[in-house]
Amino acid sequence: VELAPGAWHVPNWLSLDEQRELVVAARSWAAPPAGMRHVVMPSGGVMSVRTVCLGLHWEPYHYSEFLPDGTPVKPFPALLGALARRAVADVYGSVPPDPYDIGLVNHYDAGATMGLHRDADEASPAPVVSLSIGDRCVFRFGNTETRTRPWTDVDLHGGDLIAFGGPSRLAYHGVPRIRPTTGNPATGLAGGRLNITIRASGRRP
Ligand code: MD3
Ligand code: FE
Repeated sequence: VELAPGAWHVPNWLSLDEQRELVVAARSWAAPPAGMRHVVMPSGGVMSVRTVCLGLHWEPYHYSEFLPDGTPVKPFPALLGALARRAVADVYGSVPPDPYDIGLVNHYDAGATMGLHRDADEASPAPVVSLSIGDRCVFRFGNTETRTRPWTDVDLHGGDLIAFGGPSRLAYHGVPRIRPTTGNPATGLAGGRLNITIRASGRRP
């Protein structure tokens, strides 16, 4: 389903086995050092989601090889590169030249949300790939001009793929709410929603 030019929603793209594999991997990604944490915004506000970065660490508003406490970011897993390439090949019919090298893994508990924002800290125009596991959520897809309406609310389920390329790469988006206890326990995820976004930094290796 094309939500807007270059923005695609593919329900149930991940197999149950792949979701299980990602949940197991996410447990090791979440573990310290350089594990899952709440990011603090420059305003002093604390994000309600918990995040772990892989390959390059994001802290508002730039990427680095190190966390603020000096620990090195975990490596970018080959599994995520393979999934991102398969996703963009399925959705757009070809794979972009810039290698996928950033994984952002977000965990939402029942009350967590993510306000409308753009992801503009990457130099590459390669599509962003997003995979969802666990609880359903309302995903809000806005426009590229303003943080206000018009927007479209999409119900995302565990297993869904969304991809944002071309004119939608810099669109505003967010997650206004989670639908608690709607996930499939067979994935192994105990609760909440796991979202994995895969991006290309456009940095020279
Ligand atoms: C549209 N995460 O990590 S994924 C984020 O579900 C983020 O955790 C949300 O927004 C989540 O930055 C939404 C969907 C998504 C990710 C990146 C995008 C949509 C996007 C980049 C450009 C346009
Ligand atoms: Fe985002």
